[in-house]
Amino acid sequence: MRSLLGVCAAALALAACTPNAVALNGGGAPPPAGTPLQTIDVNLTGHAPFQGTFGVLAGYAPNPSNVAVGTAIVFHNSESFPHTASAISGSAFPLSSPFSTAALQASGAHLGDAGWSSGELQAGASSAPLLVSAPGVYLYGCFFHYGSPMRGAIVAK
Ligand SMILES: [Cu+2]
Repeated sequence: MRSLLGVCAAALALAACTPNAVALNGGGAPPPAGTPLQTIDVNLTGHAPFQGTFGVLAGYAPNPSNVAVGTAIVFHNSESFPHTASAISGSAFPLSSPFSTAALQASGAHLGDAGWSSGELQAGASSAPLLVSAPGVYLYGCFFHYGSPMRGAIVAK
C-alpha cells in the first residue's frame, strides 16, 4: 500500500492518478463569497503535546477543531519556520510519517479531498481556504514535524 501511495503521489504530480484524484491547482477553487472562515493556528513550540481523544496532538490550535459544515478552514503559520497541515487518511495516526513530498504543494479545495494539504507554509503565511463540505473526523499533520508529534484533528458537524 505504501509503495502504491508513493506511485500515486508521483502520478498526482503529473496530474494523473485516479479519476477521483485531487486537482493540484494551488489550493483549489476558493469557497463561495461569504463563507465563514475558521483559522487554525500553526505553531509547534506554542502548542505543546497533549493526550486527547485522537492520540497525542501538538502544534495546532484549536485542536481538535470543532467546525460546522459550510465553513472553510484556513491554516496560519504564526511561527518563524515552515510547517504544513496535510491530510492523513484513515481514522488513526500512523506510527511513522505518512507524507510524501507532495504534501509540500498546496492541494485540495474541500476538507474531504484525499491528499489535501496547505502546502509548505512559510513564517506568517496562511493557506488557501478548505471548504468543510461533509461531516466527519479529519486527521492531519505536518510534513516536517510529524514525529514531534505535530498532529491535529478536525471534527466537522
Ligand atoms: Cu511543522
